[in-house]
Amino acid sequence: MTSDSRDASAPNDRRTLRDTVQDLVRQWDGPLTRDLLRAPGRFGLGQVPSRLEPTATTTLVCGFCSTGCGLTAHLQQGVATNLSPDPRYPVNLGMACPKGWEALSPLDAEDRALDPLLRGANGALQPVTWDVALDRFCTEFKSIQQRHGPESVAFLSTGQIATEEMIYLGALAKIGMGMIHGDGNTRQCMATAVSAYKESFGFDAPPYSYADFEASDVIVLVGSNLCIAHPIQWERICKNPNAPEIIVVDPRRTETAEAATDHYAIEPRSDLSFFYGVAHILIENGWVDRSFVDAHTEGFEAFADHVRAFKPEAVEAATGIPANRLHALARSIHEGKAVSFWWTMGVNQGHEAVRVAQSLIDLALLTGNIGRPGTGANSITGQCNAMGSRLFSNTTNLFAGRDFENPGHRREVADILGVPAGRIPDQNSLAYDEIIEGIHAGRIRGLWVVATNPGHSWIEQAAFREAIAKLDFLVVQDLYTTTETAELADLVLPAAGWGEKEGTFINSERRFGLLQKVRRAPGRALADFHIFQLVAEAWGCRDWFAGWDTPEDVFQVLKELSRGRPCDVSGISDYAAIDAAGGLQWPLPEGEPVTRSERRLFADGRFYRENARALFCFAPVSPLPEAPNADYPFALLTGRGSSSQWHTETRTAKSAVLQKLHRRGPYVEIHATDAQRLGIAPEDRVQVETRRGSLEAHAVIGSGVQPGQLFLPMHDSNTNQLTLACFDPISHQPSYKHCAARIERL
Ligand SMILES: Nc1nc2c(c(=O)[nH]1)N[C@H]1C(S)=C(S)[C@@H](COP(=O)(O)OP(=O)(O)OC[C@H]3O[C@@H](n4cnc5c(=O)[nH]c(N)nc54)[C@H](O)[C@@H]3O)O[C@H]1N2
Ligand SMILES: Nc1nc2c(c(=O)[nH]1)N[C@H]1C(S)=C(S)[C@@H](COP(=O)(O)OP(=O)(O)OC[C@H]3O[C@@H](n4cnc5c(=O)[nH]c(N)nc54)[C@H](O)[C@@H]3O)O[C@H]1N2
Ligand code: SF4
Ligand SMILES: [Mo]
Repeated sequence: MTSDSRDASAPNDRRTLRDTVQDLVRQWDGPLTRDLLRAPGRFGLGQVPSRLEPTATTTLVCGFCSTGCGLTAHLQQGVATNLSPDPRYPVNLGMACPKGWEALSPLDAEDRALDPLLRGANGALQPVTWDVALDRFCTEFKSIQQRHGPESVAFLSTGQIATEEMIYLGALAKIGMGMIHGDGNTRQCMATAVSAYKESFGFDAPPYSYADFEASDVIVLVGSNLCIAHPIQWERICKNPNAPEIIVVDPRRTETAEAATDHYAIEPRSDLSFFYGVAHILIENGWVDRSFVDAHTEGFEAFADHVRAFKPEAVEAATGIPANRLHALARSIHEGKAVSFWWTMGVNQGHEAVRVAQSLIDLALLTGNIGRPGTGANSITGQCNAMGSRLFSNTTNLFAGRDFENPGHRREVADILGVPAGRIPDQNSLAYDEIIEGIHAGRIRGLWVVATNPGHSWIEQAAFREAIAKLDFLVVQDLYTTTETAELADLVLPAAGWGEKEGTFINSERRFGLLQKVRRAPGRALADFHIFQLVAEAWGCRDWFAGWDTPEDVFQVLKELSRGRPCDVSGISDYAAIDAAGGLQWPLPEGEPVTRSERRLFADGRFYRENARALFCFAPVSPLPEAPNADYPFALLTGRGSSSQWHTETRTAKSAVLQKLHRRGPYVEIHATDAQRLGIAPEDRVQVETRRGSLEAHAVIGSGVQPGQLFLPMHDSNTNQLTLACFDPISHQPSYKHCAARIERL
């Protein structure tokens, strides 16, 4: 144990145990080639490792949310039979939410993809060997590229595979296969925070550590339902000894708002006016940390000019929050000794999302609430490896936050990877929405979808499906054959899941945590890492990635890619070091001691911009893309429904336990006064309709929504039939959280 937050006297037996586990799985998991793949008896749960003691434990990080809890896997003969939270892991300190406890169940589901599936002449998906699948994959994509150019094949990846897998895919697709366009579901989720941080701080760098939850005396949660979306981060707030003020800004009275000390139920999408109004009061009252602003920021005077127009009375009209309450919030922020601002999808998924995120950054800067314990302008990430995807997927930026358009950056990466710089695209990828548009327009004709289910989760499904139908070839790489997207595929590649492979995830507080293989993938399913190796070999470009035999080999490449960058982790020697420390946060440059287990950025007030100053960023407030009117009088909000449901539910629906922990069947939340006016009683069947489509659901009355609002959980596959394909103009993140709707009793 090297980290200070863990028990130094605990027996240090985990390394040996881990070795044994990994030895066992390596026996059948060395560098995979197509020849080896053809050898009989390599796959299947039939072969159970037998050299391990009958019972043992090992720790791996959870594969659902970005909190990144450490879970203890209880092993029998080397195979995990149960999970429990690891009391020594510094993130969760012995706690886990239901998804963590139940993370093994989805691996046993009946609809696991056991073999590659190819759409046959009869239109049905049929099992084929890996050989056939790989040949077909290459033939189809190469032929599309020959006919329409290398950019006519694109990929959509994810924040839910290991960082090393992201690096492999990003290099394989863009260096090996000549693709230019590849984005991920991180666009649906984190693109706004990325854009906001890059412009304000000069690098995509969430500055906080979870310890800040415990050190604040004022915690401002904006568009974040932490209680259900990040339950263990919420638990960290509950451990705060300062009896902090917890302020929630969310149109709905969520579980989190219920538990807060104060709730500002602003009009949907009025955040920008609201926070400019708060800034106005702070500046008007001289509640500005002048010495911080002068020493470490740029653009304050222009910002102060800009917010002068946001007088409390005007803000009241825009947000529905009385002027005196706005004053109270400004006073709390002023009087707080350590104020932290946290945001999630209520901010990121909007039509002016980047500016809203930056309005929170601006507040932290002008009050000097950054770089000290308990402070920060803190974007909470969503998926288990959203942060890995932001930095290392080689999609929207070149490895480690570099720029495809910068020749120096391309050369650095080429040198590290040992490939000619000319093989690295010199242009940026299209964003997700532009890839879909490109498919519509016939410019993109082949698509490889890895670990995401856009046939459910992408905005405005009718338009999305129209595009997908135009593809010449769709490959979907997933655990399951029954996802909405796998059902549309021409070729399904069966993937091993969390717990069935190795690698690292990077959590919300920039902490690398370790994945371990504690189960065998069923059938012929393979780790994404191995699928990428095989594709590289079949494509004929595996030589570019010589030495990338195991995830840990690629972790060593990751270290070099990060060296000298803000996310430098060249000081992490190997997986064993991550394991021993209970995860390690970036940055950790070579030579820095690995003993500090909780660290935040900007303690020295130096940001990543050229002049080392953070920039105040702001813009005029823009109108709602689809304001409610007489025909569609409601604002339709969407988001997470419960702590036991994960996104499109391909995994969580497979656990009988998790299914018992939430309301079953589609439902819509409506306020009691609206329900009464429309003659809707609790549990009545209703139809919710927007200009794009309609769905049927049961009415849930008197919940958190305000009059004039409806809420649909995103877990119902019909929800995105209704949403409006509208995007933040800077980040291209979909604005899932608002459109106009109507509702009637059936
Ligand atoms: N159980 C569970 N946990 C999850 C996930 C899951 O699917 N299930 N998904 C993970 C992922 S990938 C993510 S990104 C996170 C998401 O975590 P959150 O962002 O916390 O979850 P959401 O419910 O999508 O949205 C948060 C809140 O935004 C509010 N909101 C809507 N419109 C506005 C607005 O105009 N202004 C403001 N201020 N708020 C608004 C909604 O009412 C909602 O309560 O959760 C992660 N954790
Ligand atoms: N209306 C509305 N829509 C939303 C949102 C919202 O708030 N409202 N939120 C958006 C957000 S923030 C997000 S992050 C997206 C999430 O959207 P998706 O990414 O589409 O949702 P998931 O259900 O997590 O899909 C992950 C897929 O990967 C598969 N998978 C899991 N692990 C692995 C693996 O190791 N390898 C492979 N190959 N496959 C794997 C799963 O079976 C599943 O099919 O949804 C977005 N959509
Ligand atoms: S809070 Fe997130 S990381 Fe922790 S157990 Fe739950 S889903 Fe897993
Ligand atoms: Mo997300």
